[in-house]
Amino acid sequence: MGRHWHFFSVAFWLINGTAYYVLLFTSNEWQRLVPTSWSVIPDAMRIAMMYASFHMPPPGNPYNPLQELTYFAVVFILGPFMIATGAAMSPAIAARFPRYQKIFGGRQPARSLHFLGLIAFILFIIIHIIMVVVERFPENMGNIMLGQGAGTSFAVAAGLFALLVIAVVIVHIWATAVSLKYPRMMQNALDKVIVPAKWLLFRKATSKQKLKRSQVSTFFRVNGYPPDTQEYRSLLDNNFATWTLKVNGLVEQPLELSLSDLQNMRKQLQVTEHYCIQGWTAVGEWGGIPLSYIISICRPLASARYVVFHSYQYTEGDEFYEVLDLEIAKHSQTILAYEMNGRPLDVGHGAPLRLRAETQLGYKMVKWLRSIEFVHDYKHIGKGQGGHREDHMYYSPRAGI
Ligand SMILES: Nc1nc2c(c(=O)[nH]1)N[C@H]1C(S)=C(S)[C@@H](COP(=O)(O)O)O[C@H]1N2
Ligand SMILES: [Mo]
Repeated sequence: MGRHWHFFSVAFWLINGTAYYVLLFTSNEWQRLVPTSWSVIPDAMRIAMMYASFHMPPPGNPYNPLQELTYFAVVFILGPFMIATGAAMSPAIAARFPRYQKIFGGRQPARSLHFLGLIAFILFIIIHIIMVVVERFPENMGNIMLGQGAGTSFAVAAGLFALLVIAVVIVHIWATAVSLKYPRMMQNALDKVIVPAKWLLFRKATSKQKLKRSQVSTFFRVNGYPPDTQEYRSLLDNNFATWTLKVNGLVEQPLELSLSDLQNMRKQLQVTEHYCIQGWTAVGEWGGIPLSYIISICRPLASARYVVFHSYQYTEGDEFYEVLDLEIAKHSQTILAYEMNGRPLDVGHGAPLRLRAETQLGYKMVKWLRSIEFVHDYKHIGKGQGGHREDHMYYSPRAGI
């Protein structure tokens, strides 16, 4: 829910910022914010000293130098800095432009910098409001709400301001209450903005990772507990000799493939970075069969639109499954992996076979695979949201990176 609200509000923040920049530079207003002489720095320091000794500086024209420098920094440095560090956390951008993240020292440092930027914004807001109040409050309020020289109707300005603050508080309380009570409804509503926005920004940025074997991580975290069913245990005891992968649903040719059948097909190796939605990443080398090859031999019917990956594992009482769009399933780096870092997949990472869909976040890559089903719709599967994580944790059915 937090991710949804974040991406939703960021869309408006960006639109707002863009409109502000455009208006600033298509009028002469930028001259108020952009210092045109270096003397602004010593002047600003003088003003800072006055504040520090509890003296009020004379009114600026329209801003005093310290004020001008601060506004300049917020509008032209802090804003772009938040965009830059936010983008550095995006797996989509990292997959497409691997060197970009390195500017910030990696994804986690970018996350810390982004957070420090948030603190800077909060400090700015607090100090700004304090200064508005302690320095010529009625006049400032009039200037902020009604524009410079709009007269001195302080009551109107203060009333409008109070209304806005109350509106913000009400929206906040309402949004929190509705998100907690009806998370699914809220998720779908916010997706109406987020999904098109993501499509606009990222449709061209299809990831195709090609890392080097030397970049493979020494430690690769495990997510989720292996199946604890008798069924899986007996397969494991047999070293998966009796395990098969079923391929069925809307296909011309249903398949049932043993591990050795799969191992005898064309093997593909890929070294990629795994992105878990929870924030951790790790690089691994994966070996397996391109799903596009399986698709070419089972031949989905024209009505098949999605591929469902079923597993042997149950979490929170329900089978772990995930759904991919047929398009994503056909991507050249979507493979069924039976090898990790040159060795057979271990139990933790999904033995005997797991999905690797490298254009997606980690939760899509079902481990301990049981079967692959081609369907027209997924509304009738699980709770109908497109996967176990979608059903239980409100993740999005599409998790492109
Ligand atoms: N069956 C099953 N597959 C799963 C999961 C799970 O809990 N059960 N966790 C997913 C998540 S959230 C991630 S990040 C990856 C982690 O893969 P790893 O354990 O090999 O690192 O597996 C995915 N596949
Ligand atoms: Mo994950």
